[in-house]
Amino acid sequence: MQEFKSGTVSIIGKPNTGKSTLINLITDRRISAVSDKPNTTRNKILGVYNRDNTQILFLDTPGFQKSKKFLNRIMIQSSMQAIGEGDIILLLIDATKKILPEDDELFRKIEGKNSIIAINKIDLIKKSKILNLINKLSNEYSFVKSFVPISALENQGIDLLIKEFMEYLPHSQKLMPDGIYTDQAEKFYISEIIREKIYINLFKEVPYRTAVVIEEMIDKKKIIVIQSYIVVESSQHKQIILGKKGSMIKKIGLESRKDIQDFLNCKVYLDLRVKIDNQWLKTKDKAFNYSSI
Ligand SMILES: Nc1nc2c(ncn2[C@@H]2O[C@H](COP(=O)(O)OP(=O)(O)OP(=O)(O)O)[C@@H](O)[C@H]2O)c(=O)[nH]1
Ligand SMILES: [Mg+2]
Repeated sequence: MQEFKSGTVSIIGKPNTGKSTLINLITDRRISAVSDKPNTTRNKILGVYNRDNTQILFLDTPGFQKSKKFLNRIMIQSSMQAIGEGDIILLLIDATKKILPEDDELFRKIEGKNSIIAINKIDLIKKSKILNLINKLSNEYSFVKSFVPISALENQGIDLLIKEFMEYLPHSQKLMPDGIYTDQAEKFYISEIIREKIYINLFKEVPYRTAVVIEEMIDKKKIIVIQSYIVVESSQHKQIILGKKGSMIKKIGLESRKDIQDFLNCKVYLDLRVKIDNQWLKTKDKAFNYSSI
């Protein structure tokens, strides 16, 4: 019998490259929030992949983007932590975007690790362009073990990617018991579902300046009552979240409830309010508390 292999793959990359889309696809679960706006993910999020003689713990991370703001610094910290924790580092690149000189810093962070680069969103560009990009990158970063073109949206190249992981995974017992798919509390996932709907429905700076808190979940046998609120910085943002005659919060609430019901496999009553805290992004402790579990 083949020996069991188990280990951690940390998925890193610039914002909006498709890291969360990929972890959701591989783990076949809606583990992480996805939107078309950069900087959707704010935490390190774990998802477990189990097959025959393999268990892989995937870590999704916030997009790597330097900034002096507290929240962004906390986000970068968790990405850096994930690099330290990974047996394998998967750097995800958006095939449709140019590689910039400052991106070199990110490539250097994976030097000395078992690193694989996946070129994502290949459904959007020509094959010849992908090959050119791989040639260029493999010349410049010869320490990278392999380059795999993928489409996380259209499920292309994923089997090959898993095969590459298998090469470099250590021989080890299962790291997580069966039936456990994540290490985060249910409340965190529910807050992420609501945050995803905020990112999908709102524009400009508003999504970036909100957080979601799940205060309480009450199990009433046939229905779970969830008390939650969206934290905003100003009455102006509160108004935008509420929308005309409350239409926006209603939409966010309806879309969230649907996904939360699927996630919990149970009927849900979602009580969603808005609270103003004009300090939440200005004080380090608050930014940390509202963004971590
Ligand atoms: N066309 C195409 N779009 C993709 C692909 N993968 C992801 N996307 C889209 O890219 C956008 C960003 O995806 P996310 O998974 O949220 O990206 P991320 O890297 O997690 O972003 P951050 O959390 O902000 O760092 C979404 O609109 C996805 O639907 C792909 O393979 N092809
Ligand atoms: Mg993400």
